[in-house]
Amino acid sequence: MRCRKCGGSAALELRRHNAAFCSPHFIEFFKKQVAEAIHKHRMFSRDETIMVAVSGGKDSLALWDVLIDEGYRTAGLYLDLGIFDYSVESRAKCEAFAARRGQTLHVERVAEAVGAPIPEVQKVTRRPTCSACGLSKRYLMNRAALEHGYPVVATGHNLDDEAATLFGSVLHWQTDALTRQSPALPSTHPKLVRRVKPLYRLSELETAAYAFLSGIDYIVEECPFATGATSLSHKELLNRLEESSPGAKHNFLFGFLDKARPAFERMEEVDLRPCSACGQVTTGEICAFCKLADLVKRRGAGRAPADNPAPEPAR
Ligand code: Q46
Ligand code: ZN
Ligand code: ZN
Repeated sequence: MRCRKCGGSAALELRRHNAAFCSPHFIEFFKKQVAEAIHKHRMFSRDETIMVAVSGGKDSLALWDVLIDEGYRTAGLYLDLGIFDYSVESRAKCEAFAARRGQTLHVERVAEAVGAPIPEVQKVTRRPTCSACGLSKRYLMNRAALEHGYPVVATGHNLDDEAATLFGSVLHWQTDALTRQSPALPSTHPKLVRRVKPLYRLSELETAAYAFLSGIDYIVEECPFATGATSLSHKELLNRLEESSPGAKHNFLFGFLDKARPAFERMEEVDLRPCSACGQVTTGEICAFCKLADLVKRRGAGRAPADNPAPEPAR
């Protein structure tokens, strides 16, 4: 296999692009894809400071790495979910990365904000761990960005993540989720910061290769709650499809974004107002995060679940 750019020996073959690259030209290709995502969706400008939500995994650290290399002003945000050794180790990876690259890393402890670490929250509410976790993460990312004055939060979601989410939403025809499926969600309220996914054009394999070739020290283990998550089985299904038909994942996601999403966008009309407890935005009186935190406080771990908060429309 030869590099498409220089003819040297290739380090990686990208079947969906029908191309192969040597290591420096793969890094160049990767950065170009990120630049194109930022440009196409007007994710942020060079005058803005971007808050990069990092988990210690390959995707978010690869994203932070590219943005720093490309000269963007950034700060990291690590959400400590309190998930046993996984959280301890992933936090250490983020702190080491930030120190090595001379960047600020903000750390928020979920246990402090919700009243208990994620595994305890699950016991109290009996709602799926990832659902309480996802809700808390979205809420805290937005709150941290507002508090520190960052206009935009970037997350490390890649093509595989986005295609799997889309697949799940289509499977159940969750039209509200389809409306929100986008590489860039604008701020629709002064208390909502923009949310962007600059890696949506790159596959999981590509971000892993970038992290490896760039010498990024990331946590290889997955969150223990990821095992058995439906998103994983959707990923496996899509991987099988990709195996027999390279580019299928790409076509599925990009076809939706280009052709179908505008139709769902027109359906969206939500009335946002400040939560009467915390002041962040919600569609009701009290936001889903405050309901969750209240439930944790009232019930404490190990007691019977009470009325679970209605899911807040995720964004
Ligand atoms: S961290 Fe949280 Fe994920 Fe772990 S509990 Fe689920 S949502 S799997 S990305
Ligand atoms: Zn080359
Ligand atoms: Zn609230």
